[in-house]
Amino acid sequence: LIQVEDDRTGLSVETLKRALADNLFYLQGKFPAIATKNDCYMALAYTIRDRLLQRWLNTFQTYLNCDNRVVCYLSAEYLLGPHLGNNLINLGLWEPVQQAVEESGLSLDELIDIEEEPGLGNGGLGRLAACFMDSLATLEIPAIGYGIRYEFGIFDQEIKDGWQVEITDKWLQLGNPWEIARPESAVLVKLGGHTEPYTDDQGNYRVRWIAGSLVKGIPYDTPILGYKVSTANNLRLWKSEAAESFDFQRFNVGDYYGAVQDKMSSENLTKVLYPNDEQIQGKELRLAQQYFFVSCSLQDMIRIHLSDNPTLENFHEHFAVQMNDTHPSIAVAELMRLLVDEHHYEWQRAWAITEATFGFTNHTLLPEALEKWSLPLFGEMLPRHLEIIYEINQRFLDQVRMKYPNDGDRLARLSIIDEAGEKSVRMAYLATVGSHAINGVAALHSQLVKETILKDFYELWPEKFSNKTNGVTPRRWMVLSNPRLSNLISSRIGDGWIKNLDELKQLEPFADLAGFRQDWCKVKREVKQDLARYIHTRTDLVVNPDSLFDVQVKRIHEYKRQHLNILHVIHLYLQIKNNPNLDVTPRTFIYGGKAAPGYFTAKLIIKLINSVADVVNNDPTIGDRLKVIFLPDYNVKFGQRVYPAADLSEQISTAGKEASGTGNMKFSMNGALTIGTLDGANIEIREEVGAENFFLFGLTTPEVEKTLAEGYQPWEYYNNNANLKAVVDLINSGFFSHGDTALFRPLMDSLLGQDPYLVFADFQAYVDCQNQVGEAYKDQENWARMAILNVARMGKFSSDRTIREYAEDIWAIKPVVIELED
Ligand code: 26Q
Repeated sequence: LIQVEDDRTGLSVETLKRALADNLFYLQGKFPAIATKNDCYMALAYTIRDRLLQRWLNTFQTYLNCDNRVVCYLSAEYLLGPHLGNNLINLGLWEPVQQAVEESGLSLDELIDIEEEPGLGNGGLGRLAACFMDSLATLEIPAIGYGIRYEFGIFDQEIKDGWQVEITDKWLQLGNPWEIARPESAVLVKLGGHTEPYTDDQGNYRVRWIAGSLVKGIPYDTPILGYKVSTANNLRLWKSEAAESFDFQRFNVGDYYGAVQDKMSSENLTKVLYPNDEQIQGKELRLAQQYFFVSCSLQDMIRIHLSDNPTLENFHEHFAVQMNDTHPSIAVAELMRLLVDEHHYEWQRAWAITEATFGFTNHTLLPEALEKWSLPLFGEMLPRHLEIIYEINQRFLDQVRMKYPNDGDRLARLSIIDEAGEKSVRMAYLATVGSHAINGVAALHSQLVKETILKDFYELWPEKFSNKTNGVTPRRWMVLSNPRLSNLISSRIGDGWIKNLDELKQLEPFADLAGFRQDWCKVKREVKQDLARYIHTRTDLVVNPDSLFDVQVKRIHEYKRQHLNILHVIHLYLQIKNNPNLDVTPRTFIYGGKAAPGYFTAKLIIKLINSVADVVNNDPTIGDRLKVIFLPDYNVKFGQRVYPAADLSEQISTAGKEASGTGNMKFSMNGALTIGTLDGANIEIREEVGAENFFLFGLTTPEVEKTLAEGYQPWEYYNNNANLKAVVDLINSGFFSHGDTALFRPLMDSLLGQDPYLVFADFQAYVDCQNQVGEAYKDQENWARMAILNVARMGKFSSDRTIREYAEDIWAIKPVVIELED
């Protein structure tokens, strides 16, 4: 008997090769001689997709037929990064696929590199959602991710003459083999119009919402695999389209252009991701995006629920809905509307279901990042929701009044409607009132949430508040991005750590073995060489792989203080210029990150870094001792190259400002040491890896507050610190700007004037700490020892741990094993 494997599911090298050729021919319509690299990538991607479809369908079927709760993660952003390599790892198919690809005359690394990454997020918050989806699947937790299928994700960044230039991200241009459209599951979403009271047949008072326009939401599904389990959860992203029925009227009366106009504006809704992180401008389209995806998602849940439940009475027992920041917080009012207006539940019953359903995660304390929508704008787009929010607020404030009689100030402080100045809806308050659980994303941050923005709510309901320190997935951020290090680790302690990151602890004793340290340094050197080669192809710059790779990659923002970093570079430069024989540790400073297009100061910081790079890299007296690189277009793909190659991780935000940070974890997991402030998750990283293996500097959060309260005078630091003065004077002299003394003036003036991020206050401490780093790096043996201990002690920062905590404390959810019978 001859057994022939199915072309779509077989896993032998021979079958994989046949499938590749088959997909190239039948899906791309090419034969090898005329196929482009992208055709080959597509053929491979479909080959892999075929092999995960059974898991995806089985997962879906299993969830439908079991009584377990499902967690629905609502996030306006998913910064997924490329799928192909990750799926190969999670399916455990790397080796046979690599062989099949090579025997077909192709290179797997090259094909993986061709994939356009779905950049459907700005930074940390979106990437966190992606890590969470990975961990949910790996932990076999029933989950659906809901979000927006932006046609244009985060812009591509180019650097022209040192300035950031934004280019549209056309990630869908060559097709997306990982998604399947489900037009049969489309839903309709109303916008605008007005509301009308009416009395129903039973004499009940009700309200109906007569919409001004209607949009259709089409779901696009992407499978999210768990690591070496059969679970493939669903990521369901919504695309907006015109609702035809609505336009028919216009076609019929001959208003063809009017109808087409409507169609175009409907499609605009999900066109583009807003590229602003941590700073809000209340744009109408953004609110429409948020409401659109929330309404689609809740309608979808209700449809799923009613497919095997008679009523919505037990909706909260079947769905736990987590709101990723306030971006989806309109969900509180929307679920109330669906329950009360459409399904005729009594207010109190609907409210109990709503509160039991939602959890809310806060990701920021920055006042400019707290979402508020002006009442007129809100009422125009969502008239019924505004009424519902008034009702929620009134009932809530009645409760407050009972507990705190005669405390008008408190009522004003707690009101969901901000009555001061331009009246607005405070979305964080709506999310807090409508949720049974509220959490921050690192210990310090969760504490500050309780002490500052949600203080009065914490007094009211202390039991609702908790901390869930962020984590990152070791599958993408170690196994996929750093195979050399992962293999070295597995060669000594096995590969159990990939699913249970605490097992990295077993590496600790190896830190004391000279032989292991040697192997460690060899791997690091190879990885740095890889990055050096990549930098060379991208920028033509030659960097020395034996220099200390000092890396800061993240969104550009004043609170993250990339300018503090570059001031230190200039300081080092001056030191060498003043003493050309100075014995400094050679360093390569690597920067990457995007600035919000409208954030002038952030763009000026990019220009400053590039201007300093130009001078330093071309100064012969500096030679190999200092190199400054700004790598354009920092994204997930580049992150995967840079974290493994870093020696030093820059986590230098003003204390109290970075909610958690997650890049800090990725660096440390790959054996970089951290120079950092006591901010966000840095604090917990330092606790875990040991203070002696972490370079700490800078003011603490209380010291920051005190300094500001006492009237911070940056120019005093400037006057009293010769090093700082020399650096600032050099910039202001036009030294880095071809004599243009005006170029960097706005930046310098803000640092000297009223800088709320205390760059000058932390400058000397930072320089001193960097000197310790430089000295420590000279002892490579000890540096390796510290690096190994960092990796060995990072177990806590797996997103698996984070998700387990959410599952237990907030969602009350249990794993469900997916069977994959043959
Ligand atoms: C909101 C409304 C309108 C336009 C834009 C936005 C918007 C978009 C994105 C506001 C904020 C963001 C992103 C915030 C973010 O990434 N926060 C980061 O979240 C990480 C995960 O918890 C933390 O590690 C970081 O500390 C935090 O800065």
